[in-house]
Parts: sequence; C-alpha cells; structure tokens
Amino acid sequence: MTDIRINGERLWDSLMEMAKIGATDKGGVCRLALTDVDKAARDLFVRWCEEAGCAVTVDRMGNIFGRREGTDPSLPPVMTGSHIDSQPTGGKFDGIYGVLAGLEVIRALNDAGATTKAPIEVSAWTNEEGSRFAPAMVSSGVFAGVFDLDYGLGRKDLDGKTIGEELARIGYAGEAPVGKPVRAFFEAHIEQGPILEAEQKTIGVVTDAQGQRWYECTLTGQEAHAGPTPMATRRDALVGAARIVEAVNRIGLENAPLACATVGLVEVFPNSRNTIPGKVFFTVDFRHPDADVLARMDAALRETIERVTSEIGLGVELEQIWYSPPVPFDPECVDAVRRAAERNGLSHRDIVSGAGHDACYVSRVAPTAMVFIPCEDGISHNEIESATPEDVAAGCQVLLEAMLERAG
Ligand code: HGY
Ligand code: MN
Ligand code: MN
Repeated sequence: MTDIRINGERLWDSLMEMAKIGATDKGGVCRLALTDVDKAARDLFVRWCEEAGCAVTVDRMGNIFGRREGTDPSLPPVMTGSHIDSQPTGGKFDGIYGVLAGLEVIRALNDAGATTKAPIEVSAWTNEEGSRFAPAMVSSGVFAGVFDLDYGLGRKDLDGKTIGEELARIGYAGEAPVGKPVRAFFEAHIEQGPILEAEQKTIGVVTDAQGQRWYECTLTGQEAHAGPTPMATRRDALVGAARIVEAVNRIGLENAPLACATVGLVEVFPNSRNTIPGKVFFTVDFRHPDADVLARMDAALRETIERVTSEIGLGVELEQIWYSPPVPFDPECVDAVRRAAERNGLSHRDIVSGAGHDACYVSRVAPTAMVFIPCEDGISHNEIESATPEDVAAGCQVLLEAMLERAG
C-alpha cells in the first residue's frame, strides 16, 4: 500500500507546543471557541500549514482549510481534520489531535515527495464543542447544510455575543462560502471513553456515532425571603430543578447501558444564600445510538417536567435546541480504516462514538469515517486527559493510509 511513515515525534512535539496555548495549571487547556486563546491557536495552525506548503482558506464560519494540491486539482479533496476549540476544563488531545494528525499526514507526504491524485486538505472547524456557543458542531453543520449560515453566525454565548461578531473580532470571518464537494473525510480523535484502553486495543474503527438531543429549560417560581416564608407556600425553582436533575439521571439509568443523560449547566437566580430561588436555567444532554430510545427519553423528560412544575407551581419554558440523529459512517471508508490498522499489525475493534464530532455532519455530504485511539482511564473533557505517543503515532499512520487509499 505505502511505505510512507508519519513522524510520531514531530506530531507529539506539535501537540505539546499547541498545548501551551491556553494551558491550565492542571495540565489541560482552556481554549473556548473564538476567544483570544482560540485565535492564538488558530494562528499557529495556519502558520504550520503555510510552512508545510499548504494554501490556507477560511470560510464564513471561520472554518480553516489547509490544502496540499493533487495532480488532478479538479478532483474534490480528500479531507481530514477536527477542532481547535476546547471545553473550559479541556485536555491536550480532544479535537486538536485530529487537526495536528491531519497536518502530520501532509508533512509526511512532503517528506516523502509523494504526490496524490486528489488534493489533500486538513481542516479545523469552528465551535465544535458547543460549550461557549450552542449547539455543538455548528460550523460543520452549516457546511453540511443542516443549519443555514445566518443561524450559525447568529448563535449567542451567555453574554449575548454572536459567532459572527467574535469571528470578526479575532480576524477569522473568512470570505469563502461554507460548503464544497469533498471526496472523503476522515477524522482522528481520542475515544473519550474507557473501551479501547480496557480491551487493550490501539485503534477504534468507528462505525457509527450516537444520536444526541440537547435541551434548554427555564423554571420560574418566586423569589422570597428564606426566613419568614413558610415551606408550604414556597415556589422554589431550584427544588424543581433538583427533582428534574434526579429524573434526568434516572432516565439515563433506565435506558442503560447505552443511554447517557447529563445536566451540565445550571444558573440559579438570584443565587443569593438567603433568597428563595425564583428562576433556574439549566441544560439537558441525552444520547443514545437508537433514535427510538432517544424519543422515549424525550417523552419521559417532558412528563417529568410537567409533573414537577405542577406539583410546585412553577412556570416552565422547555426547548429542544438541537437534535443530531445517530450517524452510520461510510462502510468503504470504515473498511479503509480497518485495513490500515490490520496492515500495520495494530490491535483494533469496531466502536460506536459516544461523543459527537464534526465527522457526524460532514458525513451527510461526503463518505466519512473516524479513527479512534485510547485515552488514559477513558477520561476527557477534563484537564488530566492523556494519550500515549505510541497511540498518537499509530492513529496518525492509520489516518494517512486510509486517506491515501481514497486520494489515489
Ligand atoms: O459533546 C460532544 O459530544 C462533543 O465533545 N462536542
Ligand atoms: Mn472533540
Ligand atoms: Mn469535546
């Protein structure tokens, strides 16, 4: 197939260099989308792409594409990539591994003086995390035509700033239209769960990604004095939220082992120790590989919220702000990943992605697959997130070979 080898040391050094941008005391990174720290990381990635001889394009959602020409420039590119933005308590590998593994593929092709028929592109997608701006993967969603551009640019953070304003502020409001033909897309990523490490497998051949439903809920009761107000007359919005949080967890457990259910963001108003909370805003994140189960979890959530709010006498606004259906990846691309693992004698297993990825949306407009590597203790979205240089290199070699198979 090919004797081109990626340079694992160079990839590891690039990851460690990039991890200095937004580095936190606990060894992770905080690179929220479109902050100055994200800009600094983007600038470094763009510089590295240019040093690797790529032509760099930025589209109107701030997605970055580093392009290495092929012998037939009329062919759509074989693309790889992931995201540069992180969670507030993010790690050194989530997202950025796929971006820099893609860059390493290009660097390795350069070292080998190799040519490909189709162009090769490495991409970095804006606001994959969905932490600062919701929903997650919003820019690959616009690229895939799932969201229109105005929706994407108009997404607001908790301070009311929009993606469009922040892209302009950091200088990444590109000119290029969002969306173009792609011959195939491969994304390398850490598993962010415990399976590969537990089974001592080096490569995850990702066949599918599970579905997700995201909600925003506001409960309205009545502020009152924590002292003179009798318990029986209270309309305590936080008590309502607490019962719903418990129910969300129960809904997840009732649909085990594959269901996931999380309340990750809660805002209490007025958040004063001796005032009964009059309003609570919180989010719900449901996941499952089967759309029907997700629908049943949705119904259970709505029934619970209805019951709790009428028991306590709370007003409620519940909005499902995002639904990303379960994603089957392209069988031929998945096979290319599996064959590359086998050719390199790497232990591997098929796996369903628990996390969402830009590949989920790109798969709507291009044959797509993913390459997973283990992460220590399966921990991610945590500053202690870690992977080994060997696995980082192995995943990148598999990525290179899967891409070359499609690039010709
Ligand atoms: O939430 C997710 O699955 C991804 O990390 N944005
Ligand atoms: Mn990620
Ligand atoms: Mn993530």
